[in-house]
Amino acid sequence: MRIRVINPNTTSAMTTAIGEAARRIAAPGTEIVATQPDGGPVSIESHFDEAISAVGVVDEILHGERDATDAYVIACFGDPGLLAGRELTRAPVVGIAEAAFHMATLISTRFSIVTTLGRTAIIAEHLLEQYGFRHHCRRVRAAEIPVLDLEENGENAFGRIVDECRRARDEDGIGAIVLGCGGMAKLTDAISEAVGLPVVEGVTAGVKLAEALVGLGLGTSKHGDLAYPRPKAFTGRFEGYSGLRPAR
Ligand code: 2AL
Repeated sequence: MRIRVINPNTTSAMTTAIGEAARRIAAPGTEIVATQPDGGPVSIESHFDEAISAVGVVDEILHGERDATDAYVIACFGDPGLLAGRELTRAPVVGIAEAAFHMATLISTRFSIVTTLGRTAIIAEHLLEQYGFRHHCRRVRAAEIPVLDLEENGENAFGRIVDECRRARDEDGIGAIVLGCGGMAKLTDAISEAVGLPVVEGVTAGVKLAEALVGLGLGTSKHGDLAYPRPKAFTGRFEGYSGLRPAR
């Protein structure tokens, strides 16, 4: 099967790292296509960044629809463009935040999230509410590292994440930790070892959930709100979406 793992930001080094983490966990016979939008923010750490990146995500799903894609993973912890993306395909589309929340509840009754910057905690909190996981999550914590530090200042970032994970372990009364950024995928095993708790990371969780859905023959429902969007005119810079129809 072919899984398109979309890094919604435009930092190629992060796309490569996400692709490698996805390939390491994927089953034999799963092909991982790691992509990023043509344009948009180099990192996603605000509501504005997220809004712009969502357009790039839907474009990547439209590309994937012409490339026999069996499933999609949106590899940013805000799950930008998730429901819009689902409207464009019959394939499963899995966000890394929702994937990590689901997996964490299967191995613990309570978890905490350790994300990058404090200002993005609200994005995770909104998703917990929206997806119905609020009472499973004890606390959303931030290591206060900018997303690109995961690429450019890796050792310092790793230390800060581990410190915050240890505080979560000791103070939050939890059984597991969810890592709150796609750029942390490559650090999962090392963090888990340093902290001594199960650490759930969304890129890897998302790939395994996508494989499971494809294996079960389950795809995005086209009955109701996730049906293909009604074809219509788009104006200005979005003119290219006019008359959009399913590719398959
Ligand atoms: C993210 C993420 O996963 N990728 C990115 O650019 N920003 N989210 C986050 N909370 O750091």
